[in-house]
Amino acid sequence: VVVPIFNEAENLAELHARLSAALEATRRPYELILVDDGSTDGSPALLDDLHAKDPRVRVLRLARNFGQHAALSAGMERARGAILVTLDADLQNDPADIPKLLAKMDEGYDVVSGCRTGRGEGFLLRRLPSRLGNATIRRITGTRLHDYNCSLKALRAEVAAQLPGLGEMRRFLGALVIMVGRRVAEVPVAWHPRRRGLTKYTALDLISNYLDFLTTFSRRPFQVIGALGLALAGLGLLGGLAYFPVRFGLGVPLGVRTQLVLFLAVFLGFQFAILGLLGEFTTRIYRLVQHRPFFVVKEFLE
Ligand SMILES: Nc1nc2c(ncn2[C@@H]2O[C@H](COP(=O)(O)OP(=O)(O)O)[C@@H](O)[C@H]2O)c(=O)[nH]1
Ligand SMILES: [Mg+2]
Repeated sequence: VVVPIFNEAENLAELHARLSAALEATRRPYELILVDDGSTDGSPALLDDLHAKDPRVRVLRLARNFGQHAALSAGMERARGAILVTLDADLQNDPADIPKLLAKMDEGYDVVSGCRTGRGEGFLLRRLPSRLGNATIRRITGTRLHDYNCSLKALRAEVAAQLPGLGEMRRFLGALVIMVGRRVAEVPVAWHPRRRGLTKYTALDLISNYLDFLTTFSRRPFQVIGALGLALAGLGLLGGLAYFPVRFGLGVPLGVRTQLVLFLAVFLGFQFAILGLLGEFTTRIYRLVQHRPFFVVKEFLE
Protein backbone atom coordinates (compact mmCIF):
# COMPACT_ATOMS: atom_id res chain seq x y z
CA VAL A 1 0.00 0.00 0.00
CA VAL A 2 1.53 3.27 -1.12
CA VAL A 3 0.46 6.57 0.43
CA PRO A 4 1.75 10.00 -0.62
CA ILE A 5 2.05 12.36 2.31
CA PHE A 6 2.43 16.10 2.27
CA ASN A 7 1.82 17.81 5.61
CA GLU A 8 -0.71 15.34 7.00
CA ALA A 9 0.47 15.17 10.63
CA GLU A 10 -3.09 15.32 11.99
CA ASN A 11 -4.12 12.28 9.96
CA LEU A 12 -1.18 9.90 10.23
CA ALA A 13 -2.04 8.09 13.47
CA GLU A 14 -5.59 7.35 12.40
CA LEU A 15 -4.47 6.49 8.89
CA HIS A 16 -2.02 3.92 10.21
CA ALA A 17 -4.56 2.45 12.61
CA ARG A 18 -7.33 2.13 10.03
CA LEU A 19 -5.03 0.84 7.31
CA SER A 20 -3.60 -1.78 9.64
CA ALA A 21 -7.06 -2.88 10.75
CA ALA A 22 -8.33 -3.17 7.18
CA LEU A 23 -5.24 -4.99 5.92
CA GLU A 24 -4.90 -7.40 8.82
CA ALA A 25 -8.51 -8.43 8.24
CA THR A 26 -7.61 -9.50 4.68
CA ARG A 27 -5.07 -12.01 6.09
CA ARG A 28 -2.70 -11.22 3.26
CA PRO A 29 0.91 -10.19 3.84
CA TYR A 30 1.39 -6.47 3.24
CA GLU A 31 3.73 -3.51 3.60
CA LEU A 32 2.89 0.18 3.98
CA ILE A 33 5.09 2.52 1.98
CA LEU A 34 4.55 5.98 3.38
CA VAL A 35 6.10 8.56 1.10
CA ASP A 36 6.99 11.85 2.73
CA ASP A 37 6.82 14.40 -0.05
CA GLY A 38 8.87 17.14 1.64
CA SER A 39 6.48 17.75 4.55
CA THR A 40 7.24 20.74 6.72
CA ASP A 41 4.88 19.93 9.61
CA GLY A 42 5.13 17.15 12.19
CA SER A 43 4.74 14.40 9.57
CA PRO A 44 8.41 13.39 9.26
CA ALA A 45 8.77 12.79 13.01
CA LEU A 46 5.48 10.88 13.15
CA LEU A 47 6.59 8.75 10.22
CA ASP A 48 9.82 7.93 12.06
CA ASP A 49 7.71 6.79 15.02
CA LEU A 50 5.52 4.60 12.87
CA HIS A 51 8.57 3.10 11.22
CA ALA A 52 10.12 2.32 14.61
CA LYS A 53 6.89 0.83 15.92
CA ASP A 54 5.62 -1.20 12.97
CA PRO A 55 7.96 -3.43 10.93
CA ARG A 56 5.51 -3.34 8.05
CA VAL A 57 5.95 0.41 7.65
CA ARG A 58 8.58 1.63 5.21
CA VAL A 59 9.16 5.36 4.94
CA LEU A 60 10.39 6.91 1.71
CA ARG A 61 11.55 10.47 2.08
CA LEU A 62 11.81 12.69 -0.98
CA ALA A 63 14.38 15.48 -1.09
CA ARG A 64 11.70 18.14 -1.38
CA ASN A 65 8.06 18.49 -2.39
CA PHE A 66 7.62 16.91 -5.83
CA GLY A 67 3.84 16.60 -5.88
CA GLN A 68 1.33 13.89 -5.16
CA HIS A 69 1.95 11.79 -8.26
CA ALA A 70 5.72 11.98 -8.10
CA ALA A 71 5.47 10.80 -4.50
CA LEU A 72 3.18 7.97 -5.53
CA SER A 73 5.51 6.92 -8.35
CA ALA A 74 8.50 6.95 -6.04
CA GLY A 75 6.69 4.69 -3.59
CA MET A 76 5.37 2.39 -6.29
CA GLU A 77 8.87 1.81 -7.64
CA ARG A 78 9.89 0.41 -4.28
CA ALA A 79 6.82 -1.67 -3.57
CA ARG A 80 7.46 -5.43 -3.36
CA GLY A 81 3.89 -6.72 -3.38
CA ALA A 82 2.19 -8.52 -6.26
CA ILE A 83 -0.66 -6.06 -5.94
CA LEU A 84 -0.19 -2.36 -5.19
CA VAL A 85 -2.88 -0.27 -3.56
CA THR A 86 -2.73 3.52 -3.54
CA LEU A 87 -4.76 5.94 -1.47
CA ASP A 88 -4.63 9.43 0.01
CA ALA A 89 -3.32 10.09 3.50
CA ASP A 90 -6.16 12.36 4.53
CA LEU A 91 -8.74 9.57 5.03
CA GLN A 92 -10.99 10.95 2.32
CA ASN A 93 -10.56 7.47 0.91
CA ASP A 94 -11.66 4.76 3.28
CA PRO A 95 -9.09 2.03 4.05
CA ALA A 96 -12.08 -0.23 4.75
CA ASP A 97 -12.74 -0.28 0.97
CA ILE A 98 -9.41 -2.00 0.24
CA PRO A 99 -10.78 -5.56 0.61
CA LYS A 100 -13.45 -4.71 -1.95
CA LEU A 101 -10.76 -3.67 -4.45
CA LEU A 102 -8.72 -6.80 -3.74
CA ALA A 103 -11.75 -9.02 -4.24
CA LYS A 104 -12.27 -7.43 -7.64
CA MET A 105 -8.57 -7.90 -8.48
CA ASP A 106 -9.00 -11.59 -7.69
CA GLU A 107 -11.43 -11.77 -10.60
CA GLY A 108 -8.40 -11.23 -12.81
CA TYR A 109 -8.23 -7.50 -13.42
CA ASP A 110 -4.96 -5.56 -13.94
CA VAL A 111 -6.29 -2.35 -12.44
CA VAL A 112 -9.26 -1.73 -10.18
CA SER A 113 -10.08 1.90 -9.69
CA GLY A 114 -12.30 3.34 -7.01
CA CYS A 115 -15.23 5.40 -8.19
CA ARG A 116 -16.16 7.91 -5.54
CA THR A 117 -19.76 7.94 -4.47
CA GLY A 118 -21.53 10.59 -2.42
CA ARG A 119 -18.96 13.27 -3.12
CA GLY A 120 -20.21 16.17 -1.04
CA GLU A 121 -17.75 18.60 -2.56
CA GLY A 122 -18.83 21.93 -4.04
CA PHE A 123 -20.42 21.52 -7.46
CA LEU A 124 -18.96 24.53 -9.23
CA LEU A 125 -15.39 24.34 -7.97
CA ARG A 126 -14.90 20.58 -7.65
CA ARG A 127 -17.51 18.30 -9.16
CA LEU A 128 -18.10 20.23 -12.41
CA PRO A 129 -14.38 20.57 -13.26
CA SER A 130 -14.00 16.95 -12.25
CA ARG A 131 -16.66 15.92 -14.77
CA LEU A 132 -15.05 17.98 -17.51
CA GLY A 133 -11.69 16.47 -16.64
CA ASN A 134 -13.07 12.93 -16.72
CA ALA A 135 -14.73 13.55 -20.07
CA THR A 136 -11.44 14.84 -21.51
CA ILE A 137 -9.48 11.88 -20.17
CA ARG A 138 -12.07 9.48 -21.56
CA ARG A 139 -11.71 11.04 -25.00
CA ILE A 140 -7.94 11.26 -25.05
CA THR A 141 -7.23 7.85 -23.55
CA GLY A 142 -10.12 6.05 -25.20
CA THR A 143 -11.00 4.34 -21.90
CA ARG A 144 -14.39 4.29 -20.24
CA LEU A 145 -14.22 5.11 -16.54
CA HIS A 146 -16.33 7.52 -14.55
CA ASP A 147 -13.78 8.69 -12.03
CA TYR A 148 -10.12 8.80 -13.04
CA ASN A 149 -8.97 10.92 -10.15
CA CYS A 150 -9.91 8.69 -7.29
CA SER A 151 -6.63 7.99 -5.51
CA LEU A 152 -7.88 4.69 -4.15
CA LYS A 153 -6.78 2.11 -6.71
CA ALA A 154 -5.34 -1.36 -6.89
CA LEU A 155 -2.99 -2.47 -9.65
CA ARG A 156 -0.76 -5.42 -10.43
CA ALA A 157 2.98 -5.05 -9.98
CA GLU A 158 3.40 -5.73 -13.72
CA VAL A 159 1.36 -2.63 -14.50
CA ALA A 160 3.32 -0.52 -12.02
CA ALA A 161 6.54 -1.80 -13.59
CA GLN A 162 5.60 -0.06 -16.86
CA LEU A 163 5.42 3.34 -15.23
CA PRO A 164 9.09 4.36 -14.77
CA GLY A 165 9.56 4.48 -18.54
CA LEU A 166 6.73 6.92 -18.94
CA GLY A 167 8.48 10.05 -17.67
CA GLU A 168 6.38 13.12 -17.08
CA MET A 169 3.21 11.36 -18.10
CA ARG A 170 3.23 9.96 -14.60
CA ARG A 171 1.92 13.28 -13.41
CA PHE A 172 -1.41 11.79 -14.42
CA LEU A 173 -1.13 8.41 -12.78
CA GLY A 174 -4.88 7.99 -12.62
CA ALA A 175 -5.26 8.11 -16.39
CA LEU A 176 -1.98 6.34 -17.00
CA VAL A 177 -2.45 3.11 -15.06
CA ILE A 178 -5.74 2.68 -16.82
CA MET A 179 -4.07 3.07 -20.20
CA VAL A 180 -1.30 0.66 -19.24
CA GLY A 181 -3.52 -2.02 -17.71
CA ARG A 182 -5.44 -4.24 -20.09
CA ARG A 183 -8.28 -5.41 -17.89
CA VAL A 184 -9.62 -2.49 -15.92
CA ALA A 185 -12.58 -2.36 -13.57
CA GLU A 186 -14.20 0.29 -11.45
CA VAL A 187 -15.83 -0.30 -8.07
CA PRO A 188 -17.82 2.25 -6.07
CA VAL A 189 -15.97 3.41 -2.94
CA ALA A 190 -16.82 5.76 -0.11
CA TRP A 191 -15.80 9.39 -0.14
CA HIS A 192 -15.47 11.34 3.08
CA PRO A 193 -15.01 15.06 3.58
CA ARG A 194 -11.55 15.98 4.85
CA ARG A 195 -11.82 16.15 8.62
CA ARG A 196 -8.33 17.31 9.51
CA GLY A 197 -5.60 19.24 7.79
CA LEU A 198 -6.03 21.28 4.61
CA THR A 199 -6.47 20.37 0.98
CA LYS A 200 -3.36 21.10 -1.03
CA TYR A 201 -5.17 21.78 -4.27
CA THR A 202 -6.70 25.14 -5.18
CA ALA A 203 -9.13 25.75 -8.06
CA LEU A 204 -6.18 27.23 -9.94
CA ASP A 205 -4.21 23.99 -9.50
CA LEU A 206 -7.11 22.10 -11.06
CA ILE A 207 -7.11 24.36 -14.11
CA SER A 208 -3.36 24.13 -14.49
CA ASN A 209 -3.55 20.33 -14.09
CA TYR A 210 -6.10 20.23 -16.85
CA LEU A 211 -3.90 22.23 -19.23
CA ASP A 212 -0.94 20.08 -18.19
CA PHE A 213 -2.88 16.99 -19.06
CA LEU A 214 -3.80 18.33 -22.47
CA THR A 215 -0.23 19.28 -23.32
CA THR A 216 1.30 16.10 -21.91
CA PHE A 217 -1.05 13.61 -23.49
CA SER A 218 -2.29 15.33 -26.58
CA ARG A 219 -1.11 17.41 -29.51
CA ARG A 220 -4.70 18.32 -30.17
CA PRO A 221 -4.44 21.97 -29.01
CA PHE A 222 -1.73 22.67 -31.58
CA GLN A 223 -3.59 20.73 -34.22
CA VAL A 224 -6.68 22.83 -33.59
CA ILE A 225 -4.68 26.06 -33.88
CA GLY A 226 -3.04 24.85 -37.07
CA ALA A 227 -6.31 23.72 -38.61
CA LEU A 228 -8.10 26.97 -37.72
CA GLY A 229 -5.19 28.90 -39.22
CA LEU A 230 -5.36 26.95 -42.46
CA ALA A 231 -9.12 27.42 -42.61
CA LEU A 232 -8.73 31.15 -42.09
CA ALA A 233 -6.02 31.43 -44.76
CA GLY A 234 -8.18 29.35 -47.11
CA LEU A 235 -11.16 31.66 -46.62
CA GLY A 236 -8.95 34.68 -47.23
CA LEU A 237 -7.56 33.16 -50.40
CA LEU A 238 -11.01 32.27 -51.67
CA GLY A 239 -12.17 35.80 -50.95
CA GLY A 240 -9.10 37.14 -52.77
CA LEU A 241 -9.79 34.95 -55.79
CA ALA A 242 -13.41 36.07 -55.82
CA TYR A 243 -12.03 39.61 -56.13
CA PHE A 244 -11.04 39.16 -59.77
CA PRO A 245 -14.41 38.25 -61.31
CA VAL A 246 -16.08 40.89 -59.16
CA ARG A 247 -13.54 43.56 -60.11
CA PHE A 248 -13.09 42.77 -63.81
CA GLY A 249 -16.33 40.94 -64.64
CA LEU A 250 -18.78 43.17 -62.85
CA GLY A 251 -16.54 46.20 -62.75
CA VAL A 252 -17.16 46.74 -59.03
CA PRO A 253 -14.01 47.96 -57.24
CA LEU A 254 -13.40 46.43 -53.81
CA GLY A 255 -13.17 48.83 -50.88
CA VAL A 256 -9.81 49.22 -49.13
CA ARG A 257 -11.28 47.81 -45.96
CA THR A 258 -12.40 44.60 -47.66
CA GLN A 259 -9.00 44.19 -49.27
CA LEU A 260 -7.38 44.68 -45.91
CA VAL A 261 -9.61 42.07 -44.24
CA LEU A 262 -8.82 39.54 -46.97
CA PHE A 263 -5.13 40.24 -46.73
CA LEU A 264 -5.20 39.92 -42.93
CA ALA A 265 -7.15 36.66 -43.10
CA VAL A 266 -4.54 35.08 -45.36
CA PHE A 267 -1.62 36.51 -43.45
CA LEU A 268 -2.87 35.67 -39.94
CA GLY A 269 -4.17 32.32 -41.13
CA PHE A 270 -0.72 31.28 -42.27
CA GLN A 271 0.78 32.59 -39.06
CA PHE A 272 -1.50 30.35 -37.03
CA ALA A 273 -0.89 27.41 -39.30
CA ILE A 274 2.85 27.81 -38.79
CA LEU A 275 2.33 28.17 -35.05
CA GLY A 276 0.46 24.87 -35.06
CA LEU A 277 3.29 23.26 -37.01
CA LEU A 278 5.87 24.60 -34.57
CA GLY A 279 3.73 23.21 -31.75
CA GLU A 280 3.88 19.78 -33.36
CA PHE A 281 7.66 19.90 -33.44
CA THR A 282 7.83 21.21 -29.90
CA THR A 283 5.68 18.38 -28.54
CA ARG A 284 7.92 15.84 -30.25
CA ILE A 285 11.05 17.37 -28.78
CA TYR A 286 9.31 17.63 -25.42
CA ARG A 287 8.63 13.91 -25.47
CA LEU A 288 12.25 13.15 -26.36
CA VAL A 289 13.77 15.23 -23.60
CA GLN A 290 11.55 13.92 -20.85
CA HIS A 291 14.40 12.02 -19.27
CA ARG A 292 14.71 14.46 -16.40
CA PRO A 293 14.20 12.84 -12.98
CA PHE A 294 10.64 12.90 -11.79
CA PHE A 295 11.71 12.80 -8.12
CA VAL A 296 14.84 12.61 -5.98
CA VAL A 297 14.96 10.35 -2.94
CA LYS A 298 16.61 11.52 0.27
CA GLU A 299 16.39 8.35 2.34
CA PHE A 300 14.54 5.09 2.53
CA LEU A 301 13.79 3.58 5.94
CA GLU A 302 13.04 -0.05 5.17
N1 LIG B 1 -1.97 18.29 -3.33
C1 LIG B 1 -0.86 17.66 -3.01
N2 LIG B 1 -1.00 16.52 -2.35
C2 LIG B 1 0.11 15.87 -2.04
C3 LIG B 1 1.40 16.35 -2.41
N3 LIG B 1 2.29 15.45 -2.01
C4 LIG B 1 1.60 14.48 -1.42
N4 LIG B 1 0.26 14.73 -1.40
C5 LIG B 1 -0.81 13.88 -0.83
O1 LIG B 1 -1.80 13.58 -1.82
C6 LIG B 1 -3.08 13.39 -1.20
C7 LIG B 1 -4.19 14.23 -1.83
O2 LIG B 1 -4.10 15.58 -1.48
P1 LIG B 1 -5.36 16.48 -1.06
O3 LIG B 1 -4.80 17.81 -0.73
O4 LIG B 1 -6.15 15.81 0.00
O5 LIG B 1 -6.20 16.55 -2.40
P2 LIG B 1 -7.81 16.65 -2.52
O6 LIG B 1 -8.39 15.49 -1.77
O7 LIG B 1 -8.06 16.58 -3.99
O8 LIG B 1 -8.20 17.97 -1.91
C8 LIG B 1 -2.86 13.65 0.28
O9 LIG B 1 -2.61 12.40 0.89
C9 LIG B 1 -1.63 14.52 0.28
O10 LIG B 1 -0.95 14.45 1.50
C10 LIG B 1 1.53 17.58 -3.07
O11 LIG B 1 2.61 18.07 -3.39
N5 LIG B 1 0.37 18.20 -3.35
MG1 LIG C 1 -7.93 14.94 -0.02
